[in-house]
Amino acid sequence: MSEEKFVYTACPGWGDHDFCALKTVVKDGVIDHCEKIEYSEPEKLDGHICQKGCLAHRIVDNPNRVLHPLKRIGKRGEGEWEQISWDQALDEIAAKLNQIRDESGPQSVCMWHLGAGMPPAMGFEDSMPKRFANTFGCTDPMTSQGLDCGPFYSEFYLTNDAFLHTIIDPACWANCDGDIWIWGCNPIENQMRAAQNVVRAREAGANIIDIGLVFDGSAGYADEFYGVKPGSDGWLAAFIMRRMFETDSIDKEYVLSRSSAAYLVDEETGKLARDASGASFYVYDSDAQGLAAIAGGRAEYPCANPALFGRFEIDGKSYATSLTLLQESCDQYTLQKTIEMTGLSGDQINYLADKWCDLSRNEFILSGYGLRYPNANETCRFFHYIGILSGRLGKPNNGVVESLQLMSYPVMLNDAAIVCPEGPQNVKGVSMRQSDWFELAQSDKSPFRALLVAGGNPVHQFPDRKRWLEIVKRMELVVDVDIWITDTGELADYILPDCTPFEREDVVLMGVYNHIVLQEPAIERIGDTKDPVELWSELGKRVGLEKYFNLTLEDYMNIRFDFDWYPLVCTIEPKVTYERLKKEKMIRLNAPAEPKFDPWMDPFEVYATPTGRLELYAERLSDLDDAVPQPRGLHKIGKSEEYPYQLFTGRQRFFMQSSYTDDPITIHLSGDKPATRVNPIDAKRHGLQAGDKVEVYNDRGHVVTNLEISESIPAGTIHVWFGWRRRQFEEGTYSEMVNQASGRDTVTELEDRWWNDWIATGRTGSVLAGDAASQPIGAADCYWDSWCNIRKYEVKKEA
Ligand SMILES: Nc1nc2c(c(=O)[nH]1)N[C@H]1C(S)=C(S)[C@@H](COP(=O)(O)OP(=O)(O)OC[C@H]3O[C@@H](n4cnc5c(=O)[nH]c(N)nc54)[C@H](O)[C@@H]3O)O[C@H]1N2
Ligand SMILES: Nc1nc2c(c(=O)[nH]1)N[C@H]1C(S)=C(S)[C@@H](COP(=O)(O)OP(=O)(O)OC[C@H]3O[C@@H](n4cnc5c(=O)[nH]c(N)nc54)[C@H](O)[C@@H]3O)O[C@H]1N2
Ligand code: SF4
Ligand SMILES: [Mo]
Repeated sequence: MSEEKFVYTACPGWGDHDFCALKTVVKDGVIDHCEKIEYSEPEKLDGHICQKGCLAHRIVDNPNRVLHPLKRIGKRGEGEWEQISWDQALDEIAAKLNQIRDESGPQSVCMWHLGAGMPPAMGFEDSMPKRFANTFGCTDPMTSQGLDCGPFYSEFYLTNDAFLHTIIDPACWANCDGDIWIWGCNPIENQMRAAQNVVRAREAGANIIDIGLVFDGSAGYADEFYGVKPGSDGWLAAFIMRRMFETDSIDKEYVLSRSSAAYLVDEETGKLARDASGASFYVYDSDAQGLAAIAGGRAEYPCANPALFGRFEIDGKSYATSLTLLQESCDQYTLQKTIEMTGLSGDQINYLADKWCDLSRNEFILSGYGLRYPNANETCRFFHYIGILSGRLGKPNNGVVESLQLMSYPVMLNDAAIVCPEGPQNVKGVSMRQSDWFELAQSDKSPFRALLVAGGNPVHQFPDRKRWLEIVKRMELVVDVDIWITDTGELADYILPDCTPFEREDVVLMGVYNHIVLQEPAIERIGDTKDPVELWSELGKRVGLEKYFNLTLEDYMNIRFDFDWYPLVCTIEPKVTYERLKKEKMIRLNAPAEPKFDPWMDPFEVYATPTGRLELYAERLSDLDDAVPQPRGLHKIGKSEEYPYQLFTGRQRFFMQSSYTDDPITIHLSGDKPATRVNPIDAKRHGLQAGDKVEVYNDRGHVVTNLEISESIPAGTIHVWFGWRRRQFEEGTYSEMVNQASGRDTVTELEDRWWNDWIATGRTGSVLAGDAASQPIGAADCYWDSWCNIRKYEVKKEA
């Protein structure tokens, strides 16, 4: 009789922000299939699975998997490897690490650990390498990286916090019956949970508006599509804000209560006006016609009618309300200017603005990472501002979500104790802002001698590629931990094979619908792979850190549940323990069934700002002329007559970043080969035909593919499909051409200010010390602001 069982597994497509747990069904010791998970009530039916999840278990016996440690023979990048034992690999790596530490200090060893794509990123894949970095003393370049920055920037200047207000339960828009604005993202192809609820909303009567660049899957699903010029969204939102003031479409009660709209600004200093003690602020009492002091921390207003609008001369000083300054800043956002910047028609712009201004409608903006231009930080502020002015942040069936980090109530365990065994004050790892690290690592004076890639595929994903080639050239040791040979692995000296989530134990947190789910191995491990607990423990012991690396997986599991500071977990009865989870497999958080988690839902929240309110006037930016948002122009780095096209490396529905690019099924579904797409106008301009072999190039590099001609791509943009590995292109790769992520090129005085302001709040700015939000602080996303040209590819003849 055949035997069937199931276990839960974090989906290897996890990095798409859906964070699903799969139900993995095993028959006679072999994975049969993956299906959706069934939670306990009231989320019983909320589990889901997408096409990638269905294919996920194929990863296990994919022939490209690395099943034994590999050591490079021959030159770096030549692709010659020998299979070695774990003992040899770890002994040799440890000997080199010890030598480097003794000669030039532990900080000469760098560790790259982007957990984003590693399932489940909040588990041992994350905590174990960080524990190693913290006890060895590695340099950590993961702080202030150019990834996901905009929403955090906006949140920081509004709330003085980061990360707490970016996650949301997508069910929040399922009953929105007005408009869903898909603005700068593509949930229909990229974010299944968001998509599921967009579909529900549409069935409930919502009209779907897509504001985008290329005509993607979400545009196809939408009722209306508005194609804007790249990076111009801030201008459109700014115009909507202007129209809100013009038509008095402002929820005054909400704005007064939640925001600092009524707080006076001292026009001479550009700071919020304060009393002599410095602890209280001033508002203008409209009845008494004079200043009235209000304490910080969202105190009660001292008068019945604080003025929301106005400019006042008192004792020779000029004051204006924050809201008045915001309103005045809108003068510049004329219809004409908005037409010019966005490329939309006046009618289209008026139509969109009027929709948002109708406060009787339910409206939800879903924004995401299609706005990754260097001005994204400011663009995101505009989205929040129109959300606040309309009273829609946190109002049921309304909202603005900028990062599509899709979760129910946040779940946290005690992983900090694993990451910082001596406490956050005593970490030996040294954080560096990523842009500074790149600059140093690329220079002839680089102090860095070894690079451990514990998570992610940076050579592929953290452009540009040439920068990595230079960095790797300077390293005496490069180690990549992965399940197969990636673009990063190709340049490494050693590849240490991890096992897949189907082969190891962990806890699935994050988006598992208010549950804590135990991940158990579905099958025996294939080949000679190790899980992160074993791998980092064995390396740790060999570099003299046995004190920190003598625990078992079970010990670590017990540490994860042994804490008392997170109410949603720590108030569960009976107490959650590893023992209990092993018996029950999933445990529901102590979270309410309703309302669904919306980061803005508490109308009485006291924000971490001095006023305690959402600060519409960011006084810390006043000397940079940015206290109220400004739609910054595009940097257009490298745009010239030589490189007039915008390069767009948009995502593939069947790949998850560079993952799934090793599966013949997903490769086939993605068109068998990578392609370049241009608009017919541009094809004609260059005399190009569909099927031609073309070269897309700029001064950094090039890529060669076949050409597709498509109306879905606007003229002026060249789309090279994202995800494919370098070896899948005929020549080159798009990641040679993409702008530096978090490089000095894109960090401006605004990002530097952001960084300094963040540190000034008392945060450590160190990801390793548990300051996870520091990861994106002080950087700018810039993936799309790259410029290129196209030509027919001529095969170079041998001379
Ligand atoms: N299938 C699949 N799903 C994924 C991923 C994957 O690789 N594959 N990656 C995951 C990850 S890590 C992330 S961060 C998310 C990102 O997912 P999204 O947030 O959806 O971002 P993108 O797919 O990068 O871009 C979405 C759209 O932005 C539009 N766009 C580009 N420029 C502009 C502009 O200037 N203005 C406007 N309004 N729109 C513009 C383009 O039309 C593009 O289709 O997807 C996740 N989901
Ligand atoms: N040009 C361009 N560049 C981009 C983007 C873009 O849109 N265009 N998007 C950016 C975005 S939004 C993001 S989030 C980053 C993502 O950047 P990365 O996280 O570096 O990208 P992935 O390709 O997902 O890398 C995940 C790696 O983990 C490996 N992996 C998967 N499962 C396991 C496992 O169980 N164990 C171990 N050890 N490894 C595993 C995969 O093989 C893969 O190599 O890229 C950014 N880079
Ligand atoms: S939505 Fe993402 S996490 Fe969920 S099954 Fe699909 S690929 Fe996996
Ligand atoms: Mo991402």
